[in-house]
Amino acid sequence: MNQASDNKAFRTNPIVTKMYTADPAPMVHGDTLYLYTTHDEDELVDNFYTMYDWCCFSTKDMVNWTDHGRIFSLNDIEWADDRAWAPQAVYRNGKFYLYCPVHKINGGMAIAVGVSDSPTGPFTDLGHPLVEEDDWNDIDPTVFIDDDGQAYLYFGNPELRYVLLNEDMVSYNQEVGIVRVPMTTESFAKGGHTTGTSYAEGPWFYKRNQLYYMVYAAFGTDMDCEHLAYSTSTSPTGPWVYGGVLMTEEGGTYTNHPGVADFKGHSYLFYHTGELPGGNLFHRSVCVAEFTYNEDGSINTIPKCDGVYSVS
Ligand code: FUB
Repeated sequence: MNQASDNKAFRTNPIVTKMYTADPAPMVHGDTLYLYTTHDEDELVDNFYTMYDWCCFSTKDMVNWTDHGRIFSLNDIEWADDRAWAPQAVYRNGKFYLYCPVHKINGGMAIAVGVSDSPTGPFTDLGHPLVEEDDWNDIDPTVFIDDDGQAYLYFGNPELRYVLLNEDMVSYNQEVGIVRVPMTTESFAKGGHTTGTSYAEGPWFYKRNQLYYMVYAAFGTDMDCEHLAYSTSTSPTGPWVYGGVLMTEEGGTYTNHPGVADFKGHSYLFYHTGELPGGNLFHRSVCVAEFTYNEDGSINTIPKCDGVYSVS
């Protein structure tokens, strides 16, 4: 931490320096911001993402962070064997739910749910996948509970899909089923990913001033590295309208991954880069930037930054 002017402390990026972390997922509960992350192991297996558990950190001022350790892991999920990928947590009716993509034993990817009485775990697996389509699209869940109580779980790479969660948060409306969002260039801009749009993965779904936001990792037409982009809608289920680039691609890693939160009157974009020593596409680090919305709800491109000032 560096001390800065105006009696405000300054916390430099990356937020976590003792290990590699990625896929930041903030959750504000009470006066605390909890940050769930994935964990890139130092030693790689088969020169690929080597990820076995999820971690949690918390702060009350954006400068001093408490490390809650590994709060959920593949060892807690009997039916999964690999790829503890990008999670998101939410609170409802006295319980905390952590949605996590995992690789099924002998199968593709699926979405698991851990349930806990505390935001810092321990989380207990549901015992079976929540979303399971026997394909590789079921990754990167993002969850949001709307004002009318309906909860949405969006997810997917290369297609954005969603389910309507039931009030129990561990099952979904089977009549509606798994809905495929039309992957149009009006919604997600022209890009180099499989759908012909820029949408790649890592959706982050939320609402602000009656406008719904879908922030996501995106590919330009050159399919170089991921940048962050966003789309908006006046309805939780679209149609989505492309909004623009949220963060450019110079992060030193192939991927990027957004997490957005308002905390104590400030708006933050969490993301990851390769900027810790030894960083690269499989050794990433979680960072944060403060930003503001324009009056019409649009967001200008957010520069990567050195860190953020304390809040109270
Ligand atoms: O961290 C593993 C995967 O890479 C995530 O699920 C994606 O969003 C990308 O960050």
